[in-house]
Amino acid sequence: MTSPNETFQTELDRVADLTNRHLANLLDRHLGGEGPAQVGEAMRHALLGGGKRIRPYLVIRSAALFGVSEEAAMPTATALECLHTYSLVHDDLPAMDDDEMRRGRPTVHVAYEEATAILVGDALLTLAFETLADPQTNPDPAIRNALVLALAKAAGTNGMVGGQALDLAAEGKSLGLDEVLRLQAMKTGALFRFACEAGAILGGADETQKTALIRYGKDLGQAFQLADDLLDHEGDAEAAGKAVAKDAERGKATLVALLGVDAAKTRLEEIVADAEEALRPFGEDAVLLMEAARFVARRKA
Ligand code: GRG
Repeated sequence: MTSPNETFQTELDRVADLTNRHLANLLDRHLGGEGPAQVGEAMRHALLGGGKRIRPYLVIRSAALFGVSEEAAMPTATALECLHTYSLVHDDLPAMDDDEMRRGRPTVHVAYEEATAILVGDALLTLAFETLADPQTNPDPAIRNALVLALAKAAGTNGMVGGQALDLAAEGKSLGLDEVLRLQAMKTGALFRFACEAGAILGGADETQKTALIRYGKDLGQAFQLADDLLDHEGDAEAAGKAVAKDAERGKATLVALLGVDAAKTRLEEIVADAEEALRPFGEDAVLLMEAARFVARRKA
């Protein structure tokens, strides 16, 4: 019999394939003009070279709660993946985490050069907002504006960039639990939260529904990060990705280090339970989102 986890993986793979096709089309359209060939090639290397596509999946499934089709939600999902990929390209740079491999391939600054990697990140970040502002993404300018505003907040100084800055500043220092939670909520959680909020925006959700999806998105971000820390701790660093292994090497505070393994596992289960609670008002329609929370918490890579 197929387990719920296998069903979810099949569904994630299907949406990842769809996302990959849309990302390839987006780049074809975008690079079709007179753009610089080297940056274009490096953008393809970064954007089309693997990745779980979990954030696009969350956009698609959150929007589906309100009857929004996958085709209609896909431009927003691809915009978010562009932004996420920019953050990975810049995070891998020598001035940041200095990583040589990403998604099983050489990082952009290794495959090309540092200046190109900086430009690829800049170009993907800009393309994310160009995509959200494009009338083809949604015919309603109020919805496009809300998406642009929400992503800018999630990605900027009070979100992902701010979290990365706190992380860099924390190197060699010992942070407390609240500080680590805040840092992770900004660095990793903000884009998960946006993914679910975007579904609510696209679907014209009321405030209660939007609040519920934001709560779920925040929980998912925390579960994702905690699962990363646990994977790292349990010696599966290679599968978890080199960046995470480096966190431990550099003595950065993780929740596992602060709480201990058992308390971290208990906390992970509590977060998943809260995520499920947040989705309760959506009933059976939210079954796949509930599976996403369990999948994120139990993933092995
Ligand atoms: C450079 C502004 C700036 C921000 C960087 C994303 C990030 C912030 C740092 C990456 C370091 C890291 C490993 C964080 C842990 C969580 C995380 C974002 C992992 C990568 O996301 P996945 O696993 O990656 O969804 P794929 O490749 O599947 O898309």
